Amino acid sequence: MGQSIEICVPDIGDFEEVEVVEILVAPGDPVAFDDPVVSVESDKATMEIPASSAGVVTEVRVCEGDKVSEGSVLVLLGADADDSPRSSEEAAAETASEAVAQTGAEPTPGAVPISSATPTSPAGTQETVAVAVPELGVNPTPRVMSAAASNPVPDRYGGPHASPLVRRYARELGVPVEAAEGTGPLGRVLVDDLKRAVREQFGGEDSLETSSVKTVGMSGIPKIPAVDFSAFGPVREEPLTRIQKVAGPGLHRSWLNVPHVTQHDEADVTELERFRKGRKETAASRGLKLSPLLFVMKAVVIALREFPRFRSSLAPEGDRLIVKDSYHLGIAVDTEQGLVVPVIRDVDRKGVFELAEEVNAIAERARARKLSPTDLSGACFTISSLGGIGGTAFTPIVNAPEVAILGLSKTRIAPRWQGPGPLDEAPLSANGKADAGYFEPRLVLPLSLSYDHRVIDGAEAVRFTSRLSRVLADPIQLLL
Ligand code: CAO
Repeated sequence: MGQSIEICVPDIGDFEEVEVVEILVAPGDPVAFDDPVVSVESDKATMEIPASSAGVVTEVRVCEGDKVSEGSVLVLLGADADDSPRSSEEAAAETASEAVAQTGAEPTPGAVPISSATPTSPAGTQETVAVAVPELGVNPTPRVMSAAASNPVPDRYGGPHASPLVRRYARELGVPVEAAEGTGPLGRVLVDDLKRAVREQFGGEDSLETSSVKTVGMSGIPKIPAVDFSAFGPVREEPLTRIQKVAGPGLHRSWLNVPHVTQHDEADVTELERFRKGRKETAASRGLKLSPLLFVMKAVVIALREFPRFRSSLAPEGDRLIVKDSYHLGIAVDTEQGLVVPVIRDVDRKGVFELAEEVNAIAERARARKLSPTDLSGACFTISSLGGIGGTAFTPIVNAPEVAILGLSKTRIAPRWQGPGPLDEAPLSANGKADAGYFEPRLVLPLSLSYDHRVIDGAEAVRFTSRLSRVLADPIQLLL
C-alpha cells in the first residue's frame, strides 16, 4: 500500500458542526489539488471543501447529512502513481502553472499543495502520511458557493460545478462541461446533463434560443461565471428590451463569426463643413437638418463604387463573394429601446436634401418602433455615426453578412502642417527669407472602419479609408 492522505475540514471560520450536503467524489476518482471533494452548508452559506493534495480517492469517510467541524476527516486519498516520484516542489509548480493555464490568473500566493509542507518519501515506501488539520496559508481555501444557496454557481474554471467523475466523462465525450445545463443541486452538472447536451447538439430538440446558446458552448467558449452580486451590496434587475433581446444575439453572432479588424483614419472636412454651413439655412427653410452624416453617405457610395468588395457578402459555403450592385446603406440609429439599423435605399440616386428627409423620417419611425422588416433589410454596407454625441474613435461590429461598417466620431479641430516637411529644403519667399511653414487649424472627422478580414485585406481597407478621406476633403467630388 502507498501513501494515504486524509482530506480534512480546514479552518472554516466560526462555523461548528456544519452539515455535509453533497459528496462530490467516489472511491476510485482521481482528484487534483484544489478539486472540491465535499460541499458543506451552514445556516449562512454553502462551501466546498477542496482537496489539499492530489491523489486517488480510496475511501469517503462521511455521508450526506453528517455534521462536521474543523479537523474532521472527510476523504482518504491514495498517492497518485504518476505523482509519487515527483518532488513536492515539482507538484507545486505544476499545480500553479495549471491554475494559470486554466484560469489565466496568477496562482494565489500560498496556494501550495499541503504535501509540500510534509517531508517526501522515496517512491514505493510503505510510509503513511497522516495530514492533520492543515495549516493556514498552505491549504486551499474553502470556496463559499452561495449565500442564498439557490443559483447555479461557477467553479474555479469559470464554468459550472461538476464532479471530477463528470469532468472526466465530459472529456471522454469531447463536450465542454459548460455546454450542459446543470440540473443537480446548485446547478451542478450531472452525467445525464452531459448526455442531454450531446443529444440536443445533434438532434436539435431544444428551442432556437437555447440551442444557439448551447452551440456556442459546444464550440468551446466558456460561459461567463454567474456571480451573486447581492452578496456585495443591494442590486436590482432590469429586463432587456425586446430590441436588445433580438439585437444582442445578432451582435454576438457577428462578433464570433467575423474576424474583425478596425482601421482608423481621419478626413479633413474643413471645406465640406464650410459647404454644409452655407446650405444649412436653405435646409432649415425646408424643415431639414444637414448633418455631416449625409455627406459621408454620398462619399461612401463613391468609395463603394471603386471598391466593390466592401459591398459584398461571403456566400454561406465560404467559397465566393456575392457582390451587391445596389447602394442601400444601413444607418445605425440609437433609440430608447436599443440599437436598430434601418436601411436607406439607392443612396447613389439621391441628393443630400432627399437623404436628409429620409434619414430623419426613418430615425423617427425607429424611435416610435414603427419600422417594418423591409425597412431593416437589404443593406450592402452600414454607417454608425456617434459624432453627434462625441468620442474620438471606436470599433464598430460588422453587421454580418455585410463585410464592413464605417464608424464616425466627433469632428474636432486639429493642427495641420502647411509648408515644407522637416527634411525638405525650405523654399525662399518673395522677400528672400526662407518660408518656414505653419500649422493651420483644420476640422477633422475621425473614421473607424471595421471589416471582415476573410474578405478584405488591410491594404485594401487603408485604400478605402484614404479614398474616402480624399473625397470628404474635396466636396466638389461629391457633386460630380
Ligand atoms: N461631428 C460633429 N458634430 C456632428 C457629427 C460629427 N461627426 N455628426 C453629427 N453632428 C452634429 C449634427 O450636425 C447635429 O448638430 P446640430 O444640431 O447643431 O445641427 C448634432 O450633432 C446631432 O446630430 P444627429 O445625431 O441628430 O444627426 P446625425 O444625422 O448625425 O445622426 C442618427 C442621425 C440617426 C444616425 C443619430 O441620431 C444616431 O442615432 N446616432 C447613434 C448611432 C449609434 O448608436 N451607433 C452606435 C452603434 S454601436 O453601438
